[in-house]
Formats: sequence, C-alpha cells, structure tokens
Amino acid sequence: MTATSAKGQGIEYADTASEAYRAALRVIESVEPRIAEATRKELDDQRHSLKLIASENYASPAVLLTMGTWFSDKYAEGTVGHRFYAACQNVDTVEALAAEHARELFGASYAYAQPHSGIDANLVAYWAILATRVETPGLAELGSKHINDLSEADWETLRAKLGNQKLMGMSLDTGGHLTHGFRPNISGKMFHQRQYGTNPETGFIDYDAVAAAVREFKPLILVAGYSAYPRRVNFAKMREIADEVGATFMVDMAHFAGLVAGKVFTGDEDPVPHAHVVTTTTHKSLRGPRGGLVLATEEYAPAVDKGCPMVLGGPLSHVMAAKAVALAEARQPEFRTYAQAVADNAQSLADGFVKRDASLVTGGTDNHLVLLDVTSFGLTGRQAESALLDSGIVTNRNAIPADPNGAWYTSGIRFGTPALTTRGFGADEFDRVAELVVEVLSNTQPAAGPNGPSKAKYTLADGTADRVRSAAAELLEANPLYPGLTL
Ligand code: DSN
Repeated sequence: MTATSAKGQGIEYADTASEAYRAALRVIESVEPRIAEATRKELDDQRHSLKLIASENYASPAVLLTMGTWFSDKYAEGTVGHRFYAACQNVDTVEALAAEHARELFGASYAYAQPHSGIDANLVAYWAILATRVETPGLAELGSKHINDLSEADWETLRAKLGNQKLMGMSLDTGGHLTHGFRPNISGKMFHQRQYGTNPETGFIDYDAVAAAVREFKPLILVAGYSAYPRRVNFAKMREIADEVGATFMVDMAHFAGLVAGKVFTGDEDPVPHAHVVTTTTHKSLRGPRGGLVLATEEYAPAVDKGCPMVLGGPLSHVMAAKAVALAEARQPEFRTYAQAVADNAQSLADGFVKRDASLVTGGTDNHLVLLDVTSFGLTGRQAESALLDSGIVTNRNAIPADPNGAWYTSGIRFGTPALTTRGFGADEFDRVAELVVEVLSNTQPAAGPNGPSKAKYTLADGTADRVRSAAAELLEANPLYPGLTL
C-alpha cells in the first residue's frame, strides 16, 4: 500500500512517520503541553468517529509532514521569479513545482498555487476577471497604462466601473457556495448579484431556466460549482450560456476537484476545458493540505498571477510545498481508483438511504455527496446533526432548497464519502453507514427548551448512541486511519 492508494494512508512508512510525530510532539510538549495533548486527542477523535463531512478528508503523512517546516518562516510576496523579497529561490522551486503538478493533473494552461483557502481563490479569480475585463480596457479608454498615472477624477471613474459589475452564481439553498454572490459574503457586496437555483420539483439544475436568467441579467461573471448539490454539472452547456451574453465563465470545483483529477468527471463534466477560470480548494476530495488553487486560460493568467499582494497576504510556502506533494500523489494511477470509489460509495450511501425510505434532495447522487432531508424524521438539521454526533457520526447540517428552517438550523444533513473512502470503506460499509444514520434519526425526537419549542433541542432514545457507536467502531477498526501510526 502506498500513500496514494484508495485504501489506507502511508502504511509503507508508518514506522518512520510514527518516529517523526513522536519527536515533534515531544518538542511541542516542552513548550506548550496542552497543544501536544490536543494534537494527540484530535487524531484519536478522528480515528474513532465516522467522518462524513463532505468537504473533509485525510491527507497522507507525506502531505502533513511537508507542512511542518521552515518554509513557514519565509516571506515571498509576488510570484515565481518576481518577488518583493530577497532569497526566495527555494520558494520559487516549491511554487513552480506545485503549479506544474496542477497544470499536468488538470490539463490547464496556467495554475496559481498561492491561495490560502477556497474563499481566497475565488477572490483572486474575481479580481483577476475584473482586472482583465474592466480595469485594463478602462485604462486604455482613459489613455493611460497604469492606475498610478490616472488623475483623481479618472481613478474615481474607473473605481466606480469596477464596483458596478454583475455576478451570477448558484443560490446557497440549492447547493451553491456563499462566495458565489451570497449577500452576507463579500462576493454579494462587491457585485450586483443574482442567483440561479434548481428545479423546485426535481432539485436538478434546469439549464433552460439558467439560460433565461442569464439572458435577462447579463452578468459579467457566471459561476458554476457547488458545496451541496448532489449531482453533476454539464459545464459545456454552462459555457454556451455564458458565451451567449459574453460572460466570463468561472467554475469553483472545490468540492469535486478530486473527481476531476481522478477522471471520474470527464468531457462535458470536466470544468477545465470549458471555463475561463477554475478555482478549487486542495483539501477536500483532492486530499491535500488546506489551501486553494486557481487554474486559468492564457487570457486571465497574467491577472491571476498578481493575486499576491493584490488580494492575498504572503504565500504560505510550507503549504504550497504540501500542495505539490498532494498533487504529485493525485497524478498516480491509484488516485483514479480512489476517485471512482468515492463516487461509487456515494451511490451506495444514497441507495442505502432510499431503500430505508429516507428522503434525499434530487432522490440520489452522482457525485461524492448526499443531501438528506431530515424533515421526514420530524427534525431540524441542527437536531439531526447533534444526535448523530452523540452517536459518533460526524456530519454537518445543511440547507435544502427553499429551506423552511433557514441557513442556521436547516432541514438537511450533508454526507460525503471522500474521507471514509480514504480509510478503505467500500459499498457494503456505506450501506451500513446509511443503516446506522437512519437508526439514530428514527430514535431522535424534537424536544422543547425552557422557553417552548426549540429547533435545537432533541432527545435520543436510551441506548441508541451506545449501540450505534459500537457498530461504528467495528467498521472503523476494520478500516484504520493512518494504520501503523503510533504516537
Ligand atoms: N466549508 C466548505 C464546505 O464545507 O463545503 C466550503 O467552504
């Protein structure tokens, strides 16, 4: 087994990794023992719970160890070969390698490895699009080459133009992300925004309805991508829709980048050949360190390359190094096996729910996530999430389309298969997971708080949590996390 296999992480060098972590924890302990203790406990907690959060995974020891180095100490604002600080030759090596692996893995002409997170990646992308589509032509119109040469009045004119652009993305309650134009997020404040949703009957994207909305609104940027939509997207169709109004087409593939890397999503479902700009995180289905990445066509590359210091603070070189390692892992043939297993397992989880009469948004899945409507159990998402957690099942509550309980309490639970697939869970184990989830939710009742009805309080029938925890323990012991790693 290697670090990139579908089952298990880092068995080959478990002894070496164990020695490294034991030594590191001794060093940490000598300064702040409570941090060493929390670090040990976190591994123990992760080992002993069913991690079903769709946006989480387990990075390999190689990826994790790469982050703990002196690259953290180096400032390197700017980009490869063009830094605002001296002595960045080794950071240049790291950043160039991360970008090279990303380009090769995704077949992109340009990759930017600096974003610290998905939100940062999206901000870099938005500003790169604004720079390319609004600032550069605006400067030319004003007869200037650089914004510093503009008069106060001309600068105000250009600033007003930059702040007067339109963005359209998928609404949060139908599965989009808050950075796709949700008003409380900066994206909803920076742009005039409108959102497209899904068909209220089916829960699927209705491309004709999206096209009609885009034709009417005429956004500068059309965003596709999702955090909680359990279906694939036809990016070729979305690009056609964007082209009709001259919109820049951007895809946020943070959730499903691993399925793109692993060639589960190909052709019209692969965003890279269709989008002008693609953003992602590196830690979800892609199984790397926490961080972001931007891919772009030649047209947008020069502006994306200015992401730091335009939008980003100094690059996290230690994390870029770990991105390079993770992307190298994802280029191995084993990663395709893993990605296919992630999708197959989601199918098995969804089937497991459906055959036990649980209600799923869109009736199923064809990606890595499943969205369960818990109103059929008489619960809010918040109550369901807490009862599952009591039983050792870690999930997150999530809005469902037109959610009657809003974005805080919600009416859904989102499940994802990337993490447990890394541990080695297969179709049978995911069917058992569905059974355990249904057992918990069937034994959970809403309860009143001291001031009356509550969307958070619940009672769990006696014995349920212990019974489910011990059933989960059997699955977890058969599929250990970081097997052989001892602290
Ligand atoms: N927080 C991520 C998720 O859970 O989907 C997206 O930002």
